[in-house]
Amino acid sequence: MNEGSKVAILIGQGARGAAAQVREVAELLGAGVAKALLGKDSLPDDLPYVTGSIGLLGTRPSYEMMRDCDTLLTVGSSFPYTQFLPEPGQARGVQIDIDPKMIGLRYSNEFNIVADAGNALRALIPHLERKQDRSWQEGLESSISRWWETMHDEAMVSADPVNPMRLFAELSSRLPENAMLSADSGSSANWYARQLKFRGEVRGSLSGNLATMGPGVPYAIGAKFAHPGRPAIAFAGDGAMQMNGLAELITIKHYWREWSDPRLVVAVLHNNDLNQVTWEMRAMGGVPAFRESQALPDVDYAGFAESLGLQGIHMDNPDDVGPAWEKALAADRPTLLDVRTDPDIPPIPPHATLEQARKTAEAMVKGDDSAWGVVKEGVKTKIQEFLPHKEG
Ligand SMILES: Cc1ncc(C[n+]2csc(CCOP(=O)(O)OP(=O)(O)O)c2C)c(N)n1
Ligand SMILES: [Mg+2]
Repeated sequence: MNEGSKVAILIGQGARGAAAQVREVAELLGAGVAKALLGKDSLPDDLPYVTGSIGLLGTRPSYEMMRDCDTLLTVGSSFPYTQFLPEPGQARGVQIDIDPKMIGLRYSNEFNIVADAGNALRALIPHLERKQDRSWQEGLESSISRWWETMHDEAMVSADPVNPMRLFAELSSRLPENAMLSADSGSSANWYARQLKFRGEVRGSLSGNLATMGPGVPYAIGAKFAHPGRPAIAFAGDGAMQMNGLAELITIKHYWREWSDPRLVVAVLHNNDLNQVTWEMRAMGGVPAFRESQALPDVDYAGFAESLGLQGIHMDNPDDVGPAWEKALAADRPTLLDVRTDPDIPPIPPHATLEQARKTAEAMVKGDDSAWGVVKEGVKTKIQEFLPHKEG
């Protein structure tokens, strides 16, 4: 770690108790820090050298840092997608994990340390030399700030009617520092990973390993029982709401008066589609959208919440999204945000493989009935990554 000149750090949820030590190491070594999805709340996103999420749901700066680094320090993460890690032999690896089963599993390290993350880093720090050459970290920092600008620009692209990214971006700037977030397994997991900027003591979770549908609303309810004085926010697809989320609103009705802070916001991505899988079928199988399996019946989610005495807000105008968050975060009761989101906004990863891009194009040619909308929205959003950016 002293010898390398391009140090990348990968953290997971196992580093949550070692945030102060990870910061110290990153500052000493002039490193960047990428976060596995379950470790998104292990370090805030407003530190300039945090590249954010990694993997298919991750950011371009994380991808590029792993592509270019010469040293990899992994702390408390079992992140499995090795195609997003350095090539074998490219980087000298050090791993710290409390679980010996995880050690050396994803990368062939030179040093494997089985220990508590905080203790191991505390012992290591006195041996680390502060890097004089800061150019690697400075380069990462400028691509990170450009990335966040891009995320903002993508979220502001017009859509039919609401761009789902905007729902997340408008929360990012209003996120209470003690909020507890959850996302369901659907398109919302992508926007949770890439659009939400965690800061302060924000906590967040989702079904990181199993990726099952259904946890979004129950996780938020569980969080309220653990910390009734903190606001909770769940993002859930309409498919997840029909599966169990609507019934869980009844659980919320039953208990919310027991919580000292009554704020629990359920934001529903109302796109009448099992959208994540519609996209997976396009990208992986080259299969056009198969409406018979993908379409969902239209349901009045806000109306259902209102029938239970909760606040319900319908939204089909992008300019209402920001004010709706303010209303929900100022409310004296739980709120359901029923947002008409555009299913044609692709959850394109920052570096879709050529193969996936080719399959998507094939699906379009085979007669996907949203082909035109998809191409239009995809191009409009993706182009934000290439447009010239504001200085500074
Ligand atoms: C229990 C379960 N069933 C099916 C899946 C496969 N799956 C993943 S995302 C998804 C669609 C989610 O649809 P929705 O909740 O409406 O969210 P959207 O992607 O439309 O935002 C499906 C079927 C899963 N992960 N878990
Ligand atoms: Mg849906």
